[in-house]
Amino acid sequence: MNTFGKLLRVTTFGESHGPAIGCVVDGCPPGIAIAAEDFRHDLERRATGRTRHTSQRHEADEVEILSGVYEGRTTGTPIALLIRNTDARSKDYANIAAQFRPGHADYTYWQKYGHRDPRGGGRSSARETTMRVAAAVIAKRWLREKFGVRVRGHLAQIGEVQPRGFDWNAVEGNAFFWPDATQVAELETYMDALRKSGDSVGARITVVADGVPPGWGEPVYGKLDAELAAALMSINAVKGVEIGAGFGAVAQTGSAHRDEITRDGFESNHAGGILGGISTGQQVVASVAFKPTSSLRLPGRTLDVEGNEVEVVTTGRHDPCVGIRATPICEAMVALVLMDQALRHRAQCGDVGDVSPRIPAGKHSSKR
Ligand code: EPS
Repeated sequence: MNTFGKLLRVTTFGESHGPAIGCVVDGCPPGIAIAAEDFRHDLERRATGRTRHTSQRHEADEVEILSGVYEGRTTGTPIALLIRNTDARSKDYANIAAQFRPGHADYTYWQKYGHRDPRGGGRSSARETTMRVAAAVIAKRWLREKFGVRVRGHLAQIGEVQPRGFDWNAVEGNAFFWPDATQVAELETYMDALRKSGDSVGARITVVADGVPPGWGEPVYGKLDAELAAALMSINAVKGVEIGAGFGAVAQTGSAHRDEITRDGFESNHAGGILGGISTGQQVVASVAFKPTSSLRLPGRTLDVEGNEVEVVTTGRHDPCVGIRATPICEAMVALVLMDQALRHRAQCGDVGDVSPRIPAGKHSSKR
């Protein structure tokens, strides 16, 4: 399955060390202004090799628009985007081509297909996420222009380290998408030590969508939260997704969890902006857990394809914390799901119009 979405359908293709990666975005409304340079900002935010804390592969990530855009605006026909791979170093994978990195998709791809492209992890590589981010540039723009919806994210934890303070203005000012500028030096020291040790660490990312109107989401099998969870879970290395209070709801009482309503709006946002699978008009809040990356230069025990017990050591250019550059990827998946749901809501319920009373968004989620 390399396609997702119902009315807005995104298909990605390509391998990390193949000639190119790309996507086809089908079902996009006509008239959206888009040019190749519009992709640059978000692709740079996600790219490898931009700081010492990520993989040192240097890709230009130049987007070529092959179809679906004429005179700078979408035509309503399939939008095909292509990025050529220019800095793959396949010899890094020669030693592990016939081994299974513990904790990696090497083994499951082998079991499923019986034949795999081991160079850079092939299709299982985080390289694939580039095209999700590219596709979502269009979705973010449409959501912003049409509804004033803004989707943004930040790193909410690396290993045991959590933000002490919170300021959206700090997030884009450091390499970690970290919301407390006073901790950046501490994180740099932490990541430098981790990189030197050869180990990796997990991370949590929070994505918040502001301005989502009430009504998006299709119960019961197309619930907004269900589709967000599936989309976020489809990102490489993701092991958990929470909406609003998420697993914290287990320990809450109903009186604490419910988001009470006054004329000023909702008094809290434990629901993460979704009730019954439909947006409430509050911030939509999703939190995503990334596992520590499995490509380690620390020796580990495994089997080779012949079934022999061997020691595996991964060399090459890897991320000690893939979560560091995953904020734009999480934003992308949220934006693509929201745009698809918005189109579906318009198709089925476009005639319903505004329903009274419209409750103000009120208080934000305490969980950021
Ligand atoms: C990745 C391993 C590295 C990363 C890659 C993801 O690939 P390589 O060994 O070819 O340098 O650089 O990330 C990207 C190339 C990217 O654009 O995100 C992996 O194992 O997932």
